[in-house]
Amino acid sequence: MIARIIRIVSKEYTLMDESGQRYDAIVMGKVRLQMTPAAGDLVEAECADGRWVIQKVLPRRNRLIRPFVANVDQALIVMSVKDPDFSPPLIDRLSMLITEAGIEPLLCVTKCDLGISEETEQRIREYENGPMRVIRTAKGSLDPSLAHILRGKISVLTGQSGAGKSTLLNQLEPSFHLATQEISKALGRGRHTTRHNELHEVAGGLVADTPGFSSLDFSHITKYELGQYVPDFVRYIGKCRFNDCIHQNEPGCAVKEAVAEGRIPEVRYEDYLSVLQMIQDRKEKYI
Ligand SMILES: Nc1nc2c(ncn2[C@@H]2O[C@H](COP(=O)(O)OP(=O)(O)OP(=O)(O)O)[C@@H](O)[C@H]2O)c(=O)[nH]1
Ligand SMILES: [Mg+2]
Ligand SMILES: [Zn+2]
Repeated sequence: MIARIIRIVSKEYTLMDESGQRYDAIVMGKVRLQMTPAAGDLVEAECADGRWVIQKVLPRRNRLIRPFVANVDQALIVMSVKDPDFSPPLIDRLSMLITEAGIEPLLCVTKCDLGISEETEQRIREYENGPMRVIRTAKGSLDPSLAHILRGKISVLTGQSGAGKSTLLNQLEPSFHLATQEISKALGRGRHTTRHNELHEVAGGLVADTPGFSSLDFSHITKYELGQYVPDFVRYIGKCRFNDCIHQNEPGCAVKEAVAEGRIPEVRYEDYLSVLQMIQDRKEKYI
């Protein structure tokens, strides 16, 4: 049969077929040597001696490393208006990495019940006016469009520890009891409530809840390609005077023109420049 891996706990795999039926399975050693199976992978499995054995991992459409999930349709960047602080640089870095992985980023602004400062409100509006879809949620009032967005898709929730990722899933699926924790503890160093990766059945879709993270890795991205992974830049890519424009100091740069004319928010461009700088510093070190 063909089924999807929805859970991996050490060497035990849980598969789900198209009708939603679940099976416990193990994987052949030779399969694991070729490619480490991820949650979200479609696999071929056979029943031998009353046990399901994964024989083959089917080709992937894409794959995220953190969390390790394959065939992802969209990634929701979960960001609270405060506790922890709203962070455009983090949203921008995450959206670049998600776009680079061939996955659509969405922004989910949580804890709107805590009150939104004028500055944060302006930043949120800039995202709402940009190409990323934005959803606002608050304790006790869940935007119904969220369930619609998740239906029939594989989604990943990502964002700082304490942003409210597990809380969102619990609200969407009241039968769920994912562990959440007091924000004071969530913000303590190295403490995360969510520990393992698994695809949960939520609102008619499959969703991976992810633990908060401490670092983001841009080491596989070159300065020439970074711009094409910024959602706000995408419509201007290829319109600069120079083919190898990195939208920094070049004349005739369509991105810089759009920033000057207010079509791309200044902060978005500054976040791009700071990641670009990071990549350039790395290049100087290693070449
Ligand atoms: N006021 C308010 N509090 C919220 C909201 N959403 C979540 N919280 C609280 O924020 C705290 C952290 O929520 P979690 O859902 O555990 O956060 P998480 O993103 O899953 O955190 P990690 O699993 O550590 O990455 C909990 O105390 C929640 O009750 C909200 O919309 N409004
Ligand atoms: Mg969590
Ligand atoms: Zn340019």
